[in-house]
Amino acid sequence: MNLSDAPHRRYNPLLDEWVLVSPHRTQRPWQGQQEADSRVSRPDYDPQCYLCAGNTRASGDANPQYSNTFVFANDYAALMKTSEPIEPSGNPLFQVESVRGECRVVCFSPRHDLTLAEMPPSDIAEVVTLWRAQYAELSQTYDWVQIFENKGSVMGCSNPHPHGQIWASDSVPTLAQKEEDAQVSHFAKTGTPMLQMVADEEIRLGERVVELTEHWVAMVPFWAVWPFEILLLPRVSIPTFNDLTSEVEANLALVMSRLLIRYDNLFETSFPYSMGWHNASGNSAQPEAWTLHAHFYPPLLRSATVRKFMVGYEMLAEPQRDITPEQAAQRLRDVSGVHYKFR
Ligand code: H2U
Ligand code: ZN
Repeated sequence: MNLSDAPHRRYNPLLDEWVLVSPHRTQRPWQGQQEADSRVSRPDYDPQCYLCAGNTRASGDANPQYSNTFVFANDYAALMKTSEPIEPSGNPLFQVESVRGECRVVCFSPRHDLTLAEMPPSDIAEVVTLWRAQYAELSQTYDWVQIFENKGSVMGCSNPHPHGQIWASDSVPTLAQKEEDAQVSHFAKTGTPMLQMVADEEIRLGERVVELTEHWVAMVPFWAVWPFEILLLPRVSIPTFNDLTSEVEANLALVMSRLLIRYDNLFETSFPYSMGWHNASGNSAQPEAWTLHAHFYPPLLRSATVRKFMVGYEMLAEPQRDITPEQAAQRLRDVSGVHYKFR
């Protein structure tokens, strides 16, 4: 099978969607938008920053002098803890339902100038522990807990201070429901979690694997849409964050550190992305069909300033990518494992 030259389509079994792969297409000239280069240095404390320790946020609340991580309720939350009952419209074409939830902001470090990629694994471990504790707490009340990070202005991140967000809701969002349907139906047919099979096969093949540690595997999935997209899987399937053993949890900080260093080294820039965690929802029909996993969706394609746009064909037909997932994985494996800033 030679998939590196000719246009072809690949199937994403997790979302039941197809992606168009056009390997030859990066040769086309680019006279379009250039992103701002993020190779700017920042102070370790910014008196204007809403997230730095001790500072006052836009809401008027003051941040404590935190020394590792810090969580607060989002001052501009997209979801509310209480919801007004909403009367059904009575028209199946114009359905509406109420939603309840909470939004929180997670500061990864008091250091304004750092990113996860530049933090030692021991500090990333603090973030993992916090994600886990937040998940444990919020999953008692809400069916879906979406932990995520928007990194870089290209991804709409509002502040360079290292931080992520958590949105928890009583309803299961669209993409989560698609993953639920796909994994539950795969499990019914095979008796094995879909992503356990994917992890086993990718480790066996090796060509799309970017990082392999004792308990985790990071790969450019066969069906990746974003140029350097990553799927991060535990080597032994577990349904949710609540099922992590301390050993697997500790190893997660290491694999994340290694992956994020490769990302930054690819274009020698602070690599932008949106990342987030998916696991079995509180109302999953079969939680053991699920595998806890993280998606990393980075937009950069050619350089630190030229991104992939998901527009025309992608908005109207289906996602399209320009380099093959195998080429992307090779390029991520080829860069140094030592962060360019610390060489
Ligand atoms: P980004 O991940 O997109 O940068 O979002 C940061 C969040 O921080 C955003 O949702 C919140 C915004 O509402 N925020 C506060 O809650 N208080 C502030 O003082 C500034 C930003
Ligand atoms: Zn700051």
